[in-house]
Amino acid sequence: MFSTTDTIVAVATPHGRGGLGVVRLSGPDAMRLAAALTHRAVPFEPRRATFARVSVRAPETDSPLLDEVVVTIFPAPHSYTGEDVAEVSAHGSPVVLAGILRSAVLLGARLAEPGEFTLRAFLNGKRDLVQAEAVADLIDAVTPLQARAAFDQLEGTLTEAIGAIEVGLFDLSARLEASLDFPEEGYHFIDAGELAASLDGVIRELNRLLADASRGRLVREGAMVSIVGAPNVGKSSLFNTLLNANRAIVTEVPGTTRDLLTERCDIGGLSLALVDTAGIRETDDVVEREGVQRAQGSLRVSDLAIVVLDRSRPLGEEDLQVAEATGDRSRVVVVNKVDLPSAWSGRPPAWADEAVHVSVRTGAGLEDLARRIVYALSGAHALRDAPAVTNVRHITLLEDARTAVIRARAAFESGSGALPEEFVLADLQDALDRLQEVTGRRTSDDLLRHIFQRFCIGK
Ligand SMILES: Nc1nc2c(ncn2[C@@H]2O[C@H](COP(=O)(O)OP(=O)(O)OP(=O)(O)O)[C@@H](O)[C@H]2O)c(=O)[nH]1
Ligand SMILES: [Mg+2]
Repeated sequence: MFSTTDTIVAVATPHGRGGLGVVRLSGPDAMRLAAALTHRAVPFEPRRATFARVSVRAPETDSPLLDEVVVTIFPAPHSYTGEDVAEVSAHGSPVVLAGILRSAVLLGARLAEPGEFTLRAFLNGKRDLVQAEAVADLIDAVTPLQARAAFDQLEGTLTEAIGAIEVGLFDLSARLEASLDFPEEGYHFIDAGELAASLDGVIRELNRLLADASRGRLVREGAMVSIVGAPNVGKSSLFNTLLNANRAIVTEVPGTTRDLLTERCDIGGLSLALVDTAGIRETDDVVEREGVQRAQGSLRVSDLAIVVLDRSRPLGEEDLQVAEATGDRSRVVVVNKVDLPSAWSGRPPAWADEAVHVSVRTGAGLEDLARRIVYALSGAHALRDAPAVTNVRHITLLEDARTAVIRARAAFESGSGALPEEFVLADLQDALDRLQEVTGRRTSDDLLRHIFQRFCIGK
């Protein structure tokens, strides 16, 4: 995976048919291969889209294949990977693309591994690790908020914030080293008050970055939300409405849903795996009983439960059972069918006090429900700004860095006036190491392999 001296090739556009399909080549032979694929005698002009014809041979049958293409070459270092890159934009025909790929390999290219273009961009210093990971996040984004958070990181906002902290830590370390080297001069290079203030500043900055880290993680990873309740309360109707698609079967027969249905949806910028479940009740029906067990299983692994009640009939034993099963977890209680006359007399139980009242049929209360779901998951009323840190790898390292700086601050305090420079220095170095692991200035082959395996081929 780390060979960087050869020329790699891959289809960069998604699998399947499309208007266009792009084959990307990167490495020392990219220009020669682009010329050879198009049987062109003169080299392509850098960064100018040039019309050409490819003439290649199909895999297996070896029959000749032709297509009209547009070729653009990007000489090193001004390219995505920092190497010579050629992009051949053909019609999005899998047969033609396979032919181009095969011919490129016959001419000496190697098929790229997942994420290898971006890995090369990282190894050639075009992007740091945060930015390389942001490419994968941007490609994977399903909500606009996820895309924005990824784009901010791609642009380097997190890199810059970390860089500023690193500069501060470097400066402190350098001055502490100087004090160590010339002990007789005392605090000549740094005074105690200044050191304390600088450490506090670094801690504040790390706190600021980490402040919305859990929300950031939620934005990036999304959450699993199960819709549960007694039979016939309108779970599937709510599921369809939240998805904006007629996905689940809805009938007036209790026990309609038998299996788990899971779909992704965007609620308030969060990417949710929404699960519709079978109505929970005692039953002799073998299929339905399996459905109820699956509903309970889904509930156990969910981040949030939406507990649906039906106000048009009195609360029953089954509703209480569901309330009990969800009592110790994060939940939003929904009172549905408020378009019908209420069959509830007296005060509803305390656990239904905070319920959101909706009618899936008329749409009443649904916006309120979306807000409540976002609040229950994130503790925020709305997620408007893209969080600075979203990736759990970054969060963990930043937390470790903060712990090290706090330790340095404590070592300094306990020194009661006399600076235990060695301890402080060791902690600052520790913090710096963690920060450099975030941006990839310190890294290991294993880590890179782990990160870039997540990419798809051609990225
Ligand atoms: N009047 C009214 N009827 C509703 C509303 N929401 C759902 N219903 C009706 O209630 C019945 C049951 O709806 P479903 O969505 O299938 O209920 P469910 O909870 O998925 O039921 P099971 O899958 O059997 O557990 C259907 O006839 C729906 O049309 C509502 O807000 N108002
Ligand atoms: Mg249902």
